[in-house]
Amino acid sequence: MITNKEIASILSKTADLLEIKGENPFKVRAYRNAARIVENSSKDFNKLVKEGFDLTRLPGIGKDLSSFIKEIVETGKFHKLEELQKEIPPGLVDMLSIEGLGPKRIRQIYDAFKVTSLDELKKYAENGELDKLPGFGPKLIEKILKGVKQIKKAGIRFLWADVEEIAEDIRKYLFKFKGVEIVEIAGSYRRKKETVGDLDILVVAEDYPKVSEYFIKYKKVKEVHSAGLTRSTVFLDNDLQVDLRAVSKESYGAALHYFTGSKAHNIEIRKLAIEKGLKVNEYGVYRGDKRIAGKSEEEVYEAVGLCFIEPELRENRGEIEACLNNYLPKLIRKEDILGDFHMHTSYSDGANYIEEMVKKAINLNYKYIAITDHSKRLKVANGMSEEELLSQLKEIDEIQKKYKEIKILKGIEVDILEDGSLDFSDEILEKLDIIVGAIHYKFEGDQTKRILKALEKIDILAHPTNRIINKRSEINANFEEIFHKAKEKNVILEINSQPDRLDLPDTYIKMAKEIGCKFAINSDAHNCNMLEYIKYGINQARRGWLEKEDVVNSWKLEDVIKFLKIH
Ligand code: DGT
Ligand code: CA
Ligand code: CA
Repeated sequence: MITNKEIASILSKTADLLEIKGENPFKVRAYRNAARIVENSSKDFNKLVKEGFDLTRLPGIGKDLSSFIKEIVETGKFHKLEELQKEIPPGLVDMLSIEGLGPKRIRQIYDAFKVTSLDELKKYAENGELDKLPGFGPKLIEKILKGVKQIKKAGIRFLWADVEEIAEDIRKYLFKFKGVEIVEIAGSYRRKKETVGDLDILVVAEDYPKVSEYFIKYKKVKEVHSAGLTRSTVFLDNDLQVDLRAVSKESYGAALHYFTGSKAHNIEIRKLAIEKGLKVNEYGVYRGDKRIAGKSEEEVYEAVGLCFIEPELRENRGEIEACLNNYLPKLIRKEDILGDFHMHTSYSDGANYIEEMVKKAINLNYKYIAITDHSKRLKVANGMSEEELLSQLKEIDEIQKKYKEIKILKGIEVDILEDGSLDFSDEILEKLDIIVGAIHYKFEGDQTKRILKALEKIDILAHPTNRIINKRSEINANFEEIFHKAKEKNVILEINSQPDRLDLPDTYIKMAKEIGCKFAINSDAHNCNMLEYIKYGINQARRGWLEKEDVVNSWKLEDVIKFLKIH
């Protein structure tokens, strides 16, 4: 259902684009008026249209606009806007989000220089040409340059794993400064979201301006955007934005809660507070003017009648209700992991020998691992042939004799072919303890059938959506159906820990858990150090509400053997 606000926004966007295009000003104004009328109306336009109300009876809405609004309500779209978006270069449309640049000025710039992209706009702003246009003073030029930069940055989200080292390094750096008591990295980083837009760092210190001065001297700072009395923002050499905020000790819990987010979670907390006659903000919880909580997050939650909610769950996906009804999950932890079911060795495309992987796994205190090299693969080189697999199995037997403290499961990562069959014969697969199956080519089209068929034969479905974050979108498939079948066939769903895969994504994990599926958090290591990637998979599993009992590789070996029917 579309709201008045959304209808108005479609109309006013249309007006903007018409104006950029240089259309008749009366026409432009008619759209703007209509947008204002809809936005400010006390009546619900969605309802008016459904009841068949004659919109032309409203002042300012003629026959055309009446039918346009109807179209927007009924389809959620507006053909005129879509045509304009095709017609006008996207660079000009992007310019609308630069502060200080409205459609009129964009048109002015276009007429003068035929500029159609942000890069060109930047060029003319820098080389002094833009100054020559009437009304373009130095302040506006500055705003334009800032705006271009912001739009470009808005597109980038960093992988969580790619900011981890920097985040921890800044934390250490800040702690070195005298008088700094607490440093905490809040925001999406603390919620362990797979990608983060920027870092939000809170600091409790005696003298914030001094800390800020020190902060902006951090070795990786490329540009200081602002350094204020309680907040500083910098950009690092990799373009990551970092915000630092001063917080008082009494408000620390409230601030940490507020800046950890998510915004959607915070909004729900504030609603609960209001019901109790309280007010929550980043400084504390208040009854009237009196502050009743705020020193710790626990205090904040308690004040609004809740228990502590782990940051990974704070996405307004049911965590508040779960807390109120006592079914918040006890999230899986790193210490719970006892093994890993997906790794590659020199038999296929891994860098290390089997024995090196085994030693590293023992070092991590694992009780079992599965060696799962690639099968011969029809499309990609360096998989094993069936003969190579047989010789690998012999080698595993030898190594197993040497290392009694760990169980080495014999496995493979087979290709799920286009028709859903596997690339190794049943006969050879029978010799194995564990069969990991994955799609590695031909991602186009609906993949549901292909996967459903493979579920008949595999033990683990690896990187089920096949997405690569920021690079390749997930395959097209009915995952709900796939999860039901996986549950029925006892097929384990993988949470692949490679930082750019993190596949399954969090919302799918939660959905599959509710269906009753079991999971494996696997490293998919291609060398022995990569076994440690499992921590990223654990982050993702926690965001998907998983507990120990959901995660097969946190179970005792005997339970794993029973579940996988290994003999
Ligand atoms: P990101 O940086 O895009 O990965 O996501 P976040 O969640 O770190 O978002 P960010 O950096 O914009 O803001 C940090 C936190 O501050 C956010 O999670 C919740 C809080 N916050 C920011 N803006 C608002 C707001 O308008 N209302 C509320 N309630 N909280 C906000
Ligand atoms: Ca952030
Ligand atoms: Ca931020």
